[in-house]
Amino acid sequence: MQDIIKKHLKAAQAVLNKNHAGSYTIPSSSLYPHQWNWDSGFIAIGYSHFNTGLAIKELQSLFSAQWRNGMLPQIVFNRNSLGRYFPEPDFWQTERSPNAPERFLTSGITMPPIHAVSVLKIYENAQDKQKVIPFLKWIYPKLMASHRYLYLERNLNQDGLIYIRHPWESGMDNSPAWDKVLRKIDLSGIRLPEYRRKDTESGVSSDMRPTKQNYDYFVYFMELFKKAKYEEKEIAKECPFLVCGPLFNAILCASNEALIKISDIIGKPYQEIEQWYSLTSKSIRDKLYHEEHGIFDAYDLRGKELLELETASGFLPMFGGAASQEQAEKIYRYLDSKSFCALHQGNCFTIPSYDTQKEGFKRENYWRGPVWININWMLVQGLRRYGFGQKADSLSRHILELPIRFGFYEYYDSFDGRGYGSKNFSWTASLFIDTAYETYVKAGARAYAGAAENILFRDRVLNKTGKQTDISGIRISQEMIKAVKEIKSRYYTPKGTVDYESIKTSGEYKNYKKITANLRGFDLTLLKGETEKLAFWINLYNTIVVDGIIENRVKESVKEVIGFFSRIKYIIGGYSFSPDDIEHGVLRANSRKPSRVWKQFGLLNAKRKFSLRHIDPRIHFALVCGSRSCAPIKYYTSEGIYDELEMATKNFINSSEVMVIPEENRILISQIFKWYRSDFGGLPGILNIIRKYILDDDKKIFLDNIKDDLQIDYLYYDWNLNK
Ligand code: 9WN
Repeated sequence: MQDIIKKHLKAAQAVLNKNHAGSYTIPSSSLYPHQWNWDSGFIAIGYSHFNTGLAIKELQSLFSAQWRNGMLPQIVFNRNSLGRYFPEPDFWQTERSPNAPERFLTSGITMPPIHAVSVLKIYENAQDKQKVIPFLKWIYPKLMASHRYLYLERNLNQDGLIYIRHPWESGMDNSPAWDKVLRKIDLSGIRLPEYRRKDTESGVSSDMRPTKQNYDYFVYFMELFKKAKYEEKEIAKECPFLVCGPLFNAILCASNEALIKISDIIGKPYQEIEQWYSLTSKSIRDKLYHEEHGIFDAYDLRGKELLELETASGFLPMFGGAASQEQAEKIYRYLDSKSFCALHQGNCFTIPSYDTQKEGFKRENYWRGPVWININWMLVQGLRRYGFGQKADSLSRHILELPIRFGFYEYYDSFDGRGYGSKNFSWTASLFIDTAYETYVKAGARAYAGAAENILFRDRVLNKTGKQTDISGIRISQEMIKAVKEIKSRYYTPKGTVDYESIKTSGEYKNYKKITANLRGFDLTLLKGETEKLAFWINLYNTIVVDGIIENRVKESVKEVIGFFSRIKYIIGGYSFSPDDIEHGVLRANSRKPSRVWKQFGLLNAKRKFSLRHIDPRIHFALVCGSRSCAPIKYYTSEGIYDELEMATKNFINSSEVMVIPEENRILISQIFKWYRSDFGGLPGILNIIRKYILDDDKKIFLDNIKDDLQIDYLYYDWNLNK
């Protein structure tokens, strides 16, 4: 693992350590000195990678304060830290409810139910899974009770859409989404009790926090709850704020899904949970999707209308799988646009909590614009699930890059990355740990686990059989790419996996194979000029790799097949070409493969005549090696090849494969730069190409003024399939 990641993993652990308060972890010492509900869910996920015991303790502590009706409270107060937060138990007066726990002081509302997801992660990440079973058995009935409470007490229309009755329950307290409901409530004639906020006295600027007016509403709802003795039916009659949001309900879906898996592990029935899952996910799809806006929206149960507001929570139905594939594709268009920071846009960090183009977007105010790490983290998983791997990688990179460059803040500026809110914020540290482990530690282990399962001792010609048809010349490569795209669009499942078994017997694959048969008779001397050759060979490399993955039944990584790049071949015009021949022999003007001492084509090799005359280093950004760390597959044309290579280079330099960290005087770059250093003209050439294509102005300025002691790390190369 790179030193810089190791260093920040330690720093992240130090944040959790510092915030650890005995049996749980506070969100941050300056603003939040008690235990918080969904924070602990995210915090446990970080611990699960390096200390299963602490992860378990975190949730045990929270669930010990569960209410008798199953409600998991938003805050469990630490008796020794009282006086530093508003509102505290004296204000909540939860003792008015017969359901409040006796031994614990808690608030009287709940939060998004992420915990089953966390419990499953604890189990999955444990070195010794058996040791986690007693904890699973302990927490299972409690998780069931917390979900059952939601379906019984917060399910007004019995459609599985759970409502929140206080903005704090959303976790996105002052989201602009709630404005419309709040504005309808007239507080002018109402006498609110005196209260004194502590958040604005904690050193955090009040510009970053909710307004006084927001707090008045917060207090007003609390007064209603107290009057109703926290009796849900009574509250449902009285409370003007009853909202079914996409974030809360999407998280519930993800947790139902996790709870099904947990039940299975400990041998419990899960029909009831399956029913919850289908009910909620169907209602999210049918009732919360805003067709015109292309995003999910919150529903106001009182006003009986969608709130018509585009916030980051509207993308969350990808997490937990509630969105249909079609809806996911539509909301993706919005997610990957200027509104929420598009891929390779430059000068922006994904994803702001509110549409940056809307009036009311505030770059430093809490849930009205800044980037929050937990939202990104849930979206990474949602995006992967629906097949948007590249975007998921880019969000993951920002989960790492923001804390590395600016510190472990509560939230960040979407344009320049500056940290806001409280420092040393626990879930930022925790989800940094999870992302670093998933990206650098586990991905490496997974990719290499299957290595040597499949060794190609002999060449495997992939286009040996099949009748040749009349497709000829350059059209062959065009048709091949088209056929590969058809395969991809049909056989990539919504879960982001590739159904290789079905591909092998499919009509689309047969069609593809027919086209490749034509290569056997293709006269390579027909390729004229550099542009035609470049496009043909790049396209060919990209399709032979896909074909090799299918033919060799690769599951997770091309690394499972030893000899993959040198022994799979296509016969072209009587010559056999492997991916290595194409890359090092032809495209790299007959060079050495990294780690080899000889050139790809020896002196007597007849294929030497097909080698290009010089190396265009931009080819490295266009060759798709079937792995996450290389470029996404595209079709290159002889007429447009130079522009297309420019685009591929720009995409790559601004992707997760290049991390420029001015604050640390460091860059972290893909191994590709190390392996093909000489193709780029050595280190100066590498720096030049990054400087030329990078879009972020701060990074450009940094690269224009490089100091001698610039540190360069090479990013782990992710050989997992680019599925
Ligand atoms: C009220 C603790 C919590 C988070 C919320 C975040 C903020 C509290 C506050 O801090 O809310 O719950 O006082 O502002 O909005 O998501 O759980 O980190």
